[in-house]
Amino acid sequence: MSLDFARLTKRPPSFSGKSGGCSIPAIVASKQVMDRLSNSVLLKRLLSSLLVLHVFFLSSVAVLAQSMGQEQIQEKNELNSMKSEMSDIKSTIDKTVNSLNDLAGQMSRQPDNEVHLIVKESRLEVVPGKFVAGLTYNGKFPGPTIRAREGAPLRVVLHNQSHRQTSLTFHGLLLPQSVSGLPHKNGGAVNPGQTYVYQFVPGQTGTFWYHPQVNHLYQKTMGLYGALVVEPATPHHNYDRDYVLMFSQVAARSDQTDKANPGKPNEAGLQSLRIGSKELTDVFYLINGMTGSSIQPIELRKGERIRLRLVNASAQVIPLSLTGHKLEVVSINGSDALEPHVFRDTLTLNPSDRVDADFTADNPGVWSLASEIPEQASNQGIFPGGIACVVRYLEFQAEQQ
Ligand SMILES: [Cu+2]
Repeated sequence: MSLDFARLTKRPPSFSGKSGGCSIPAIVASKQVMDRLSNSVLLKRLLSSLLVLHVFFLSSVAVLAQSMGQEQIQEKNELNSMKSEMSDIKSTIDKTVNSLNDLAGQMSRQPDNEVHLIVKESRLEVVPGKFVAGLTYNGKFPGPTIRAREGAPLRVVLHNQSHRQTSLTFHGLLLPQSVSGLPHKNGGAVNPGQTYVYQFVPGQTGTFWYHPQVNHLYQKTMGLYGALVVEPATPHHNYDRDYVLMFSQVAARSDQTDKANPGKPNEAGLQSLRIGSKELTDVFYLINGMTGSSIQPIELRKGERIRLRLVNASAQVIPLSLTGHKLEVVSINGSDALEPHVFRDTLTLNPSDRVDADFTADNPGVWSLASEIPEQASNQGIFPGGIACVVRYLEFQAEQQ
């Protein structure tokens, strides 16, 4: 649309009349002017009223603006204070995150499963009240059971406080040469007074055992060994209790006198321990370092699933029988857990064999777990002794009392 400027700027007809002479159109025009004047007065009043209102409005706005300004300043201060607090919180969080990162770094370098084994000459009480000279880890015979998890780093620190070289091997675990316990160019044999760190990640599951790998024939017969249990990376609780049973033998020279102090009887007539010595007269078969009635009973409750971790640390074949139950062999020497299981009432363990055998406690009573070879299951010809222990239901025991 175009605008016709000529028409728009054209004066209205009432103002286009010629001046002079009073004509009717001129009167009409005068009336219009008067009206306009009259209107102009009204307009002035209106304008002045508007002006007053405007001034009032402006002053109100000014007051409002002032009060709003104060609020804004207050809000700004509050905001600044909040910002400052947030900054403090952020700083605290940053510090905490840094600490956690440091801790995570330390943990990745240092396994949380660290075991210390101290080798010492000790006296072993293999029969109550009777002692033989021996060697121990942490004063225990056998040494403490080491519990590890598949895929999780394990650190074993060996402190040799005995008078001979020693080392550690983890029998059954597939490990690098550096932690085999055999002497090599960077070490392996741990001299008296020295410490050696064995660090590795177990890749197999089941029951294993540890013992020295230098002077080992002598040191093993002196009592240096312990069990090592490796649980699967993903635990599945298919048993309620597990018992580690280490079978071993010690031999002692029966000598009523102490050669260092002739005429003085030595402790319980037992002096020292030498496998292969002609002087040996007494051989003791042991479960967890004790014989027969001194062995801690295997206790269970009806309905429980029990795992026996059997370790043959002796130099003999041991046929082991559990009365009243069937043993389910779940692992031999740390075998694949998915292998088909076999059920047996008697298990034969060759030297160094480890067998994990489970059974269900479904026959309340008092039973026995013992060697089938009489000399292994007796002590000085008396049964039970040696490798023979009691399997006892706790409910049955309560009923009997
Ligand atoms: Cu071995």
